[in-house]
Amino acid sequence: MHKFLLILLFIITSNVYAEVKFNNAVIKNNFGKKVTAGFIEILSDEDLTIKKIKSEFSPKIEIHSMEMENDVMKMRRIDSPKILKNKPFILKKGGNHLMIYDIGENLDEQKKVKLNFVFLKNNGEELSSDVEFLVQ
Ligand SMILES: [Cu+2]
Repeated sequence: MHKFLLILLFIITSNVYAEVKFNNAVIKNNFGKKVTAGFIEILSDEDLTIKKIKSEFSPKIEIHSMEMENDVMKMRRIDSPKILKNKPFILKKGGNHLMIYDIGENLDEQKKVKLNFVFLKNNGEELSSDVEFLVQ
């Protein structure tokens, strides 16, 4: 009986809460420049789409892919990036990355900055997470 209740409770709660983990969140120091890049690893226990990334210091944050084309590195904006269940979504140096535009302040003076991620679940629900990034 107890075991049954626990399983039931687990099913109920796991349907309500998506668990999303954020690791190695770093934003490159902009040294007063308008544009910089950011990196992060996101792991979710359900499929998510990144709907929007917001912050107080930038009006425009995109996710870019980086690919070699005729020996030239090309960056492209990824529309509606997908995070697959239990598969790490990795933005890293030399690969896919966050592109942060029109930075309105000098990040040098801050050790940490906050970005807000808005995710869309498969059932249409939105999920909002604040993530602290190290400036370095
Ligand atoms: Cu880029």
